[in-house]
Amino acid sequence: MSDCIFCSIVAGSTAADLVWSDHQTVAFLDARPVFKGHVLVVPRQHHATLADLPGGLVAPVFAVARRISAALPGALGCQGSFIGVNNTVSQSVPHLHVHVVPRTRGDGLRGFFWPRTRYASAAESADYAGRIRAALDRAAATPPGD
Ligand code: DGP
Repeated sequence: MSDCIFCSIVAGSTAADLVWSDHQTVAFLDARPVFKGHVLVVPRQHHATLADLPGGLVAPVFAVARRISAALPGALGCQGSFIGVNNTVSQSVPHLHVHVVPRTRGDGLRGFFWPRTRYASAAESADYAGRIRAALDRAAATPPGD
């Protein structure tokens, strides 16, 4: 897409610190990292969100995220990583990107972005689970991207 900054990085028109490139994916340093070494993995093809990603690209994209998360401790001395995808909400670039953020105990991200809540009762949690299962059943006939 012509006005997409990540398509421009994929095309080589915009500079980025690449850490991985293959025929389906590119990974580069996030310009505004949570911690230094924070990587974004993107499909070369423009797809806005995870729901839009064709089924055949899910494994390639997440395989690269897995590979990078495995490499970060040896590369940077961190202890682990956080993997995340913003879809539409809090997504500032509408080209799917998987965040791979280096993590170290005591790095200050205890709790990370999310305030936590509790279900009022077992019935309430069962209701939520039932609504999600029903939606998955409805979607089963036409899986997204397949
Ligand atoms: P999100 O908020 O999940 O959409 O994350 C988008 C990230 O993309 C954000 O952490 C900053 C990063 N970013 C935005 N523009 C550029 C850019 O031009 N180059 C690089 N390397 N990263 C960018």
